[in-house]
Amino acid sequence: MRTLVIGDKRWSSWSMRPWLALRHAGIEFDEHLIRLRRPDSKERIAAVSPSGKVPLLIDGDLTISDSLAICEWAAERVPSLWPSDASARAIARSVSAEMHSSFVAMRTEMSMDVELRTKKELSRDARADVDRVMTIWREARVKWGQDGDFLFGAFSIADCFYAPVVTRFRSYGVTLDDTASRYSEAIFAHPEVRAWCDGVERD
Ligand SMILES: N[C@@H](CCC(=O)N[C@@H](CS)C(=O)NCC(=O)O)C(=O)O
Repeated sequence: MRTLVIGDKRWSSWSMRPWLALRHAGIEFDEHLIRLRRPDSKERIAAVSPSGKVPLLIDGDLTISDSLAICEWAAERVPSLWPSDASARAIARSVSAEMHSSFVAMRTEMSMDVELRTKKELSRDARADVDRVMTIWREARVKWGQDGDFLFGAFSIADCFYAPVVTRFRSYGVTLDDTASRYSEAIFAHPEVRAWCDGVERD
């Protein structure tokens, strides 16, 4: 059986993404959770992860680092993890890659904490990141989202990439536009998002 190595469900946004993709696709895996922010976290991750990071997928001889690479591995097995329309698929990949590589201010000021509820004054850069995310959501929903409640209609890897952002907006009291508000409801209603949030460590 393959193993997905992840960090705490409360904090590890990068772990949440492939976990959602694999679970949504029905790809079975054993979960190996390494507690983060503990004195021995680095050693415990280094013992299994050549990159020194989680998530990590171990499938026999194959060790795949990085959330997006693991999601792509899953999509090779279950292609419906990306939209079927080639143009929609290109944009879904583009916005997922943008999430993966950008939004540094938002990520720094609003780190994922599924349990947190607060109201935070954001810097101009973080505010610009939040606005860009809501624009991505609006454009995807209007252009590609007619056949479902998610960014490209059916739940896809793009939603796996933005689900942690939805939790951040809730945690930090971000005011949502109508599209973002409806999209957040859809994300929180998704059974695997609920399973992730229900699985948050309490100690
Ligand atoms: N680009 C990587 C980022 C992975 C990452 O930064 N993971 C964090 C946890 S969310 C980590 O392993 N932190 C432990 C450490 O840096 O010691 C990905 O997409 O998987």
